[in-house]
Amino acid sequence: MAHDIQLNATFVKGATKPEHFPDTSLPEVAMIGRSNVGKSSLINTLTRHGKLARVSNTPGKTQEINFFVTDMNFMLVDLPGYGYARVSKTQREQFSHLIKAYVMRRPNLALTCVLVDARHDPQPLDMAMLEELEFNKRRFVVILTKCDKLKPQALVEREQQVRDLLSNCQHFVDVLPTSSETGLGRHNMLGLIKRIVQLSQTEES
Ligand SMILES: Nc1nc2c(ncn2[C@@H]2O[C@H](COP(=O)(O)OP(=O)(O)OP(=O)(O)O)[C@@H](O)[C@H]2O)c(=O)[nH]1
Ligand SMILES: [Mg+2]
Repeated sequence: MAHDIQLNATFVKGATKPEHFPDTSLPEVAMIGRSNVGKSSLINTLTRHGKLARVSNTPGKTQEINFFVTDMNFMLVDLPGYGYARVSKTQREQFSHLIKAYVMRRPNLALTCVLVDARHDPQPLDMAMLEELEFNKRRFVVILTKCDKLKPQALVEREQQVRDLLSNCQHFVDVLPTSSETGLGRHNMLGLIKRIVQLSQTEES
């Protein structure tokens, strides 16, 4: 590893409706994906802070959109998961509405990290989200999670599968294998986030 990248972050607020999103001009990098895929764990891994975002074995742990301000001039944003079957239909619809309001319309959003469990094919809800991001011209990266659970060859194949699926998307940036258990991909992901945040600031000015 060339040099270590440090990222410090602190919790700003949790929002259950768009009116509660923080009033700031900082660019935002969001973690979205199915319930239990490892969004909150990845935020803790990136910041090397064991307890910043709440993690659980029980899907549906994150129930608000949580904003964390970092010392690299952007916000990290942890979203509730989509597709959790065991919450009520009403709650699922509320989450879905909140996630879409954030991901498709938040002006600050510079990069959406779509987390996909590396052990499985991207699920229909993942594909729907990826298509919607592309349609809405939102820049996104696919983060393969839990890669510590895969053999190296299976991981290579998964990465290639996702690349092939998204090869025609103009707003697709990259696929990165990660693990919150081993720290795999942390350095690459922070490097990519840094580049995109800088790019989004030059695009704006
Ligand atoms: N082996 C392994 N387990 C992981 C990894 N990342 C997360 N987990 C586990 O997966 C479970 C869910 O992790 P969370 O980070 O809470 O997932 P989430 O996507 O935030 O879940 P919701 O907030 O419920 O949508 C926890 O038991 C984590 O310990 C990883 O890289 N490897
Ligand atoms: Mg979570």
